[in-house]
Amino acid sequence: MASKDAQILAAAKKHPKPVDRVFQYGTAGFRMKADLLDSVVFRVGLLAELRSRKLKNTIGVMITASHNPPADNGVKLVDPMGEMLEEAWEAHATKLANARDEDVVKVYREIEAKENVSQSTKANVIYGRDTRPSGPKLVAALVDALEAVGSTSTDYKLLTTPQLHYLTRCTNTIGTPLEYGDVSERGYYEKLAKAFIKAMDGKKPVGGLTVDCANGVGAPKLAEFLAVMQSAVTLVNEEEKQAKDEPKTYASPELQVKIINDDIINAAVLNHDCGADFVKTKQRAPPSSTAGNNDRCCSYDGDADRIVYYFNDPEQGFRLLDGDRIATLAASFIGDLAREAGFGKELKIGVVQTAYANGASTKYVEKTLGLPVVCTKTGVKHLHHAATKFDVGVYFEANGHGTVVFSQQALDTFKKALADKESLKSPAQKSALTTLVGLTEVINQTVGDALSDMLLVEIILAHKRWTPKEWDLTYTDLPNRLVRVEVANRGIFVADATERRLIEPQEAQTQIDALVSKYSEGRSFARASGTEDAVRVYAEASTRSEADDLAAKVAAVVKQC
Ligand code: G16
Repeated sequence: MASKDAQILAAAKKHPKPVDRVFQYGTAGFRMKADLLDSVVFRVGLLAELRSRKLKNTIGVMITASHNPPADNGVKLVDPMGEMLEEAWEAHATKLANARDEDVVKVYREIEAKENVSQSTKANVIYGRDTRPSGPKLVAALVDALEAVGSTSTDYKLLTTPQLHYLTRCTNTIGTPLEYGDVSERGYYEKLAKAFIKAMDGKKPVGGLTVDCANGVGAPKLAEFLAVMQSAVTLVNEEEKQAKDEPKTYASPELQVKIINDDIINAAVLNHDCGADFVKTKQRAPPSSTAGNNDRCCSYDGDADRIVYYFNDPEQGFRLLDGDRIATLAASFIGDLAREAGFGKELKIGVVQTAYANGASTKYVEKTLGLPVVCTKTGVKHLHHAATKFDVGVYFEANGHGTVVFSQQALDTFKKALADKESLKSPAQKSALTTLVGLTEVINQTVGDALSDMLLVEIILAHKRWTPKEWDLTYTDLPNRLVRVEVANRGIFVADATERRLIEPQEAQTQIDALVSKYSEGRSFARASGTEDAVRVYAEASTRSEADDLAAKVAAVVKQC
């Protein structure tokens, strides 16, 4: 033990903590200017080893700052089933990150004792990073920590964040009844491609799709996926022949994808004037897009865990189909399939949103789709948790971060029904079940995944033979505006549990209330970001100019604080 302590101490000295810096495990791990992160990543490595020993499972570490500018970076931990780190351990992460260099061993041992971490287990950690130039140096800090504590590890190098979540789950479930897929990047592409082909079931997308990859890691990964898809039809058909008495022959889904913003060499262009966050916040297409009227477009963010769709309507101009729209589309389609497959009543489907969800989308889910809506705090970790309470939990943040989770019972029921030929009453029922099972495989159930969500949307639109215009017509969004306000100290803005109101500064909330009351269907709130040095202001109202005006006025209140 003494020599392990000495090794940790010696390694910690190579990664000194910047003095006077206080770190916080935020909405999505630690995130800040990359040059401040060295000691933080080192200590996250120590915590990953403890967590792995505690759970006797592999833990994932992702080095990314997702939608943030190129100079930032970040680090987050992934729990065994691909979920975000358990909240109780976020406090350990914060404590370890803030320990003085000479106290690192002490805090490490305190966490070990408090969590009753097994001494006899050996840790295993897997990790990946996005395309930021600061990534390799931060990986070196992580490796120093893992070596100091004697953890085994695998470097998956460049990955999208959801791929690391997938690989973590696969590593921990391989050879068990809960096996999630092959433990490789290739396995991820093949799983998605095969499920996509089956769920499309011969349907063709209406027109091509332009994908803006934010000049991030999603670009080469999407290209790799499309290459795998070329050969996946043969794979699917061979598997069918081997496994079935009456094998089905699947056709190529003919997904025509044009990738734009795929420059991962010039670091400065990452998330710059492109990507999901730009499109959602600015409510416009990336200036680099040359898509024509009604052309279906989507944007990923820098680590490909978020996606938003959009198109240009010749009459109305730019139309955004954001996370709320993806959630409503998915919930409605899965609900229809479940009914056609004969599980109408027994399957509990629910939608999880945050305060940023457009009021019209919540109303549509509750009133038109007749499904329950749960609202949580920002951060997919909160939404994911709430979604697991349903048989089918559809969760999306308006910014395009989300997925669908199916309970193990629901998955078993679908598969059993599909295998039981006696119970299949009609070809329509069989087709609905095939699509449903295909969807459960296409959807990355560990976390929001731009590539997997894109395939989900493409399947639904192809089945409905919808262009984005029909999708847009399902309900009318309340005009809304999201503004990012730079402030000297975002720490003074404390929101309540609903994130719809500020507890501090009280005066600011009083002023926001007074402003909101002047607008028809007005709603607005301010909340400190957990990933950027900024406060986010959201406003909606009955007209575009009112929403813009309300957002600007609330932003001014925030600024003045
Ligand atoms: C992360 C989180 C999301 C959250 C977003 C913005 O996304 O995973 O759940 O919505 O940050 O959070 P905040 O408003 O606190 O800055 P990403 O894509 O940046 O990893």
